[in-house]
Amino acid sequence: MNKYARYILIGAIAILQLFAIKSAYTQAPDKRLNIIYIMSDDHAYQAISAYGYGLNQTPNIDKLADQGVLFKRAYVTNSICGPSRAVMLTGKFSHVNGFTDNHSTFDGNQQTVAKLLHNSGYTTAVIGKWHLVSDPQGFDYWNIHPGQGDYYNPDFIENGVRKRVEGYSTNLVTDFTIKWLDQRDKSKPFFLMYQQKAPHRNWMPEPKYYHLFDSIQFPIPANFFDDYSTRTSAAHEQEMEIARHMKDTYDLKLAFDLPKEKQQGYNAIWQNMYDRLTPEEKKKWEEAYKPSNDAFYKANLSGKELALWKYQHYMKDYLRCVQSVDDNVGRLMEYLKANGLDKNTIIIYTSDQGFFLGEHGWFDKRWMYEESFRTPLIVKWPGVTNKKTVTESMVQNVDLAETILDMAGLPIPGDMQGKSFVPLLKGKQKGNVHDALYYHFYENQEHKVAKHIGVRTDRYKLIYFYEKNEWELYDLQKDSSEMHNVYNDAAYSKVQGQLKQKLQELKKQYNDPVPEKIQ
Ligand code: SGN
Ligand code: CA
Repeated sequence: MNKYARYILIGAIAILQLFAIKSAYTQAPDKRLNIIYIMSDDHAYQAISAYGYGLNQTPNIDKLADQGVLFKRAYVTNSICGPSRAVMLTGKFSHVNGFTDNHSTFDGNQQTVAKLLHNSGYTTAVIGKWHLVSDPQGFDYWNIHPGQGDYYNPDFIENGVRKRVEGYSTNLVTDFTIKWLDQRDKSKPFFLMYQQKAPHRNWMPEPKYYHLFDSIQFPIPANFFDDYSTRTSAAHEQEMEIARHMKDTYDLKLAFDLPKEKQQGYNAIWQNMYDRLTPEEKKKWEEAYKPSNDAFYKANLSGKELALWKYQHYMKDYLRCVQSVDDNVGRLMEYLKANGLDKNTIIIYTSDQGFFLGEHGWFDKRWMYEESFRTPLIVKWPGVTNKKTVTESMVQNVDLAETILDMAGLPIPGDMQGKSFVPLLKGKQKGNVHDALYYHFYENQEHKVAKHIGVRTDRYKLIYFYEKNEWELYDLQKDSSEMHNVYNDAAYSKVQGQLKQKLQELKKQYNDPVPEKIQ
């Protein structure tokens, strides 16, 4: 072979090798783990048996905790639906992502964890409740309830097309999810947001659970008859008491089809919802609820007895809805197992905030008090969190975006405001992820909860109702159910000063402009 022929041959081999490397590179499967983010709506940690409250059994969610980290002190930054979802997606507080209350519209053009994962090669989907008003961005597939969604025969908007679907919301969300998982681009890892409407108000259970808990009397929280005597005016003004603010038809289902002249206010909302049921479904519903309604009318209860009857009724319907959520977590996990996805899929289970199950006499959320400020959080990460671990470390939903990016091996944008808690999941960090948490609630409308900011440390909580210039301070070590406001107690004056300073610091650190001044 002459010199030139040899050069040509060497050149050709080099080019072929380059091609071989390139094609091996482009065809190398993306082995990053899949991520399923499960968020139920208003799911109180008290209603997950792994949390140990003894109210109900959630075996499928508990199984996640058996192989994961269960957070006893996971919190939100703003305890209400849309805002909480926006915080999770952006890794930024409400005043930065712009979605401060449920009347906001999410600016979908901003950076989100879904977009960052998508841009890095993940295939992405969101299915179920969305509640951010603008269309989802950063998802290859979306199929969401409009607004709050309905339990029975609900509407869905699938990639922009709205239609009514027959069935029960909690099951349908799973049906759509499994269908998407089957049809997804399997050459990529996936990021799926599986978001249940349940167990949001008005707690309409699935027919198979109409009689679950029929013979059960749930324990009454010790502070069910709270008179708010040590609290500021805020606690006295709220409209979320089980005894006084639940609606007979809408919440307590004490009537079925209503005559036209009665279809006003909440009765009209109830009738609209009830009309989504088919005549056969209505018949089953009435057969199930009529005997206990008849007994209720016959008993003619009043005062405390009536309040307790409402509490039991509320708990039953709420927990029946939770049961379907748990069943469907089970269905989804079975699908993963059957398709070899259980070993390479991270599962996060959480809610958009906590919920009162009778504590302080309440339903709903909004407050910086523990039951609504805290949210369930369980993370199962195959190969990393292999055995059940329970942590008391304080984390917040503003940490989720960064944690998810970190788990996917992606860089964390400098403008996100949380902290990745991957070191904690890996067992490399003990103690709190945050020494102090910042909170800001804005929506002083339905349920009349005054706007407030606050700080929580390991032991204390300071709350400032800034439009009223009123303060509350709790020593959580001595008063875990927040019954004694010690703001004016001289013994706490030093603590009060330290917490006020911490509140100022956090407000500045997170650039929160409201309130302009702390008195
Ligand atoms: C609805 C409910 C409220 C609930 C909000 C916020 N009323 O407005 O009870 O606090 O949603 O919930 S209802 O009459 O429509 O049921 S959230 O989960 O969307 O934040
Ligand atoms: Ca919610």
